Amino acid sequence: MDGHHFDDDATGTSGGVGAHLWLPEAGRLWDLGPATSDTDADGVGDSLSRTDAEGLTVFTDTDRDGRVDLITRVGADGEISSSTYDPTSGTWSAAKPGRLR
Ligand SMILES: [Ca+2]
Ligand SMILES: [Ca+2]
Repeated sequence: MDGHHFDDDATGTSGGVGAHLWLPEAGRLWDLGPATSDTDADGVGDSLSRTDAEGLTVFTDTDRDGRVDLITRVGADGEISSSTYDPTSGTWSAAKPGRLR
């Protein structure tokens, strides 16, 4: 045990394939677990979904940095809403539900 470590590539940095998704919120990062679906079919998992009594919530990392930046919520009544993350301000902002373009 001489204390040498080989950890230059072992920890910390983003971009890992198949890594956990992290949810930035209020200055913290929440570990959501590994991505379970690949919404843009590039072979890299980018989303996971959770269901609860109020509906379905999908967490998506759109730019593959490992941090969730899009939350889509589908209510039990079928209403869809979404929030996007602004990394420069560190805040989430809700998109208008039902907006057509
Ligand atoms: Ca993907
Ligand atoms: Ca991201």
